[in-house]
Amino acid sequence: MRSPDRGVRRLAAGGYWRRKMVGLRFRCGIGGLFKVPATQQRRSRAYSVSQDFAEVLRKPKRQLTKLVFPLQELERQLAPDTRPSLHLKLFEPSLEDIARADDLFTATDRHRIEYLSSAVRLEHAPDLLRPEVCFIGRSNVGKSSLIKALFSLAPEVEVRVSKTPGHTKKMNFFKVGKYFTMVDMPGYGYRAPEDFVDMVETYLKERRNLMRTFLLVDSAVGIQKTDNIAIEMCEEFALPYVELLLCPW
Ligand SMILES: Nc1nc2c(ncn2[C@@H]2O[C@H](COP(=O)(O)OP(=O)(O)OP(=O)(O)O)[C@@H](O)[C@H]2O)c(=O)[nH]1
Ligand SMILES: [Mg+2]
Repeated sequence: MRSPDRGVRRLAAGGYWRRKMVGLRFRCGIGGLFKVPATQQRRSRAYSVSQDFAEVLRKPKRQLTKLVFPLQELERQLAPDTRPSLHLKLFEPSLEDIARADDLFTATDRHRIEYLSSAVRLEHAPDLLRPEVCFIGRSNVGKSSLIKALFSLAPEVEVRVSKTPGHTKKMNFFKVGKYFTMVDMPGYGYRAPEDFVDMVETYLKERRNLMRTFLLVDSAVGIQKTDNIAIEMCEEFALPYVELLLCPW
């Protein structure tokens, strides 16, 4: 379910981001750490527990909980938000889910994790049928760093990160086996690429196999005007999206 016509008209009027940057209202808050749309997909791939995760599983229960579910302590500080339309809930994967994810991000000869290509326009994006997820957020919020961390079990995959905002200039496509593609996006806001709207907004609106958009927010500064524009756009394009609050280490 995607893209009401209103979105097209907004694009014609100069693009969602460009237009909204000028006079924007604060619209949306966050009452939990994640917004998770109702359905969570499960995979059927057989998995094994990596050595690192097996070591974590051997820790005493309290230590294990602190390591694996660091948000549990934080949950007490969160104001409950009961608005059903927001689908707010703390994301707490089971140990089995984590083991499965660990396995999914471990590259093998038969399960290749690799950089595919980069594109500055949707029409240059690889023509793929498998599901895709993308990462958006303000420049320098840590999109590329998060993807790099997810690929830590596939160290041969090069994901470029930088201290300088505006580093990622293109949409970078990474294949995770035959399962899905991850797309690292240029950031919005400070030092965003000039063609950001034509590139990213068009991708978000029209990419048919885009199944989930992860919108990264820096918890140290909270939701900024540009984040609100992005949130509003995800809502308007009816994108299934998840807001991720990044906590500084
Ligand atoms: N303090 C802290 N810094 C981090 C963390 N993760 C990444 N960084 C740093 O934050 C910066 C983020 O860089 P990127 O990951 O390239 O940011 P980006 O969102 O991809 O930026 P653009 O490509 O410019 O849109 C880098 O300097 C990282 O070293 C973290 O968890 N804590
Ligand atoms: Mg980047």
